[in-house]
Amino acid sequence: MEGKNYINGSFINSASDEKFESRNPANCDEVLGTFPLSSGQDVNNAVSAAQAAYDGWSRLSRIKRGEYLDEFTQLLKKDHEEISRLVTKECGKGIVEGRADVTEGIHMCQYVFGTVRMPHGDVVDSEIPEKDSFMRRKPKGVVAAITPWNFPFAIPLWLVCPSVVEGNTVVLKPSRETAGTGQKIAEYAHKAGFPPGVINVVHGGCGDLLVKHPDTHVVLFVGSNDVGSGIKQVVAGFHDKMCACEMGGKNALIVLDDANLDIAVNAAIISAFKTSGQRCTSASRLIVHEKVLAEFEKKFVEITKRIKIGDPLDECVFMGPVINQAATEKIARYNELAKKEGAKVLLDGGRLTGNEYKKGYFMSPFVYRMQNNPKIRVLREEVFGPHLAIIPVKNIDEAIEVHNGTDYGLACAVITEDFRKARRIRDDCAYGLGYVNLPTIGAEVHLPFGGVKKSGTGLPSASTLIDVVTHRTAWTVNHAKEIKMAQGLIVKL
Ligand code: UN1
Repeated sequence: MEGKNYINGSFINSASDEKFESRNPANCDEVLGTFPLSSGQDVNNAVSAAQAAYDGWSRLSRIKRGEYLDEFTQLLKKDHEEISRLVTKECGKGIVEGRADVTEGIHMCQYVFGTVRMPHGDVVDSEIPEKDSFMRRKPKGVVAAITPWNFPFAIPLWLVCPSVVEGNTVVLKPSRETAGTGQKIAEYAHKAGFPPGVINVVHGGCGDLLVKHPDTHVVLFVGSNDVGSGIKQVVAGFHDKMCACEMGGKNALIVLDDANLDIAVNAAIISAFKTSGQRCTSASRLIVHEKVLAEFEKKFVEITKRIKIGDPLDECVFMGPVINQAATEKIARYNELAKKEGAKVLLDGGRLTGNEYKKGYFMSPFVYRMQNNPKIRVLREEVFGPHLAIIPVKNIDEAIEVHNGTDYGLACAVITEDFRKARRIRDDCAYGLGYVNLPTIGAEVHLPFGGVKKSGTGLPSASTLIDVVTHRTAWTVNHAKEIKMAQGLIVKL
């Protein structure tokens, strides 16, 4: 694949000659595509195109804008399998998950399309009977969407679809690791016939240029806390720019003493090892009541040992590779750190070196038991890989304290048969996505998606992104023949 910038409705060469490659992490030699390292000039051109398109696009009816999305959806559905295979090859997650990623992206298109004939504001009463008041939404302008490699299809569509249906125009900057999937999104947007400039795509490491650009009005970011914190600082310097950032987690699954242990073990394995632990919703902590610890741990370790790791295009594989060499090094460093910090290692996982694994970044699960302690880094920092701590607790109070003892707050799951205990977890744990008798992963697009503390800016995306990409305006109309004011203000001239 020879990638290009997609600007103003055309696939064009970059103003710079610099290029980068997207490679298959399961097979490091395979180059999937070459892409331009988009330059400052490319970014300026993309933002200008988005700005120029804004006037016409925002004046169309929402229903008309939705129809472009309907066309887009039909094309994506036809090529579902082909796109899923590309997703799997680029980011290494198993094909079943590659398909789910594409399905989730399509769900966002369908959701957004479904909203266009639904009520879109509020009719609000006034103190004055002759006044009618309304909340009406207006688009914000040019949206910059900077997206990660772990959901290379769904997350760009989470951000792009609500933005454009509300009348904004977009410049998307997909992750370098999965630039090919970003390119595909541009190709389908083109085929769907979106007017030039409504959706633009640039590549490489130019995200900061989009953030700093004076003519981008909203920055949507999903990725690490380090990058997101930098974005928040830059955005604070502009009077007319805001950002919504989703920034990872140190998520936990809590297993209480009355838990159904089959559900607990399965939920724990899915939470910790799907996508090789590389979701921002992945659990890296299992907080387990000491009464069930021995039985849970035994079953969990037994099944984890049997997890099939290998070629992600193989339907039976549970875990593909991690994304790149740097990820293997980071995970290995945290595995070592856990040992230094006093972990009782239950499965000493790490980089796999056997013949079938030689060409890729395959890692097996590293599982340990450890008492909670606020000083221990491995129990607090995000690892983003198959690295998992089992933390014993004496009761639900301690489980909540341990759960909340990190700087993050994205996904929380509890396994219990007791509705009162589930309710305490619901009310006293800090999270954005909570689950009962389910894993920490697997959110659906029509729910809000976002966390608290270091996990997010409190402006969740997915369905609730509408609040980020629109400005809620108040519109009040007087039907009396004179002016009548609220708050008892007397009008005497
Ligand atoms: C992410 O890892 O950034 O809830 C997104 C889930 C998926 C989305 C994950 N639907 O696990």
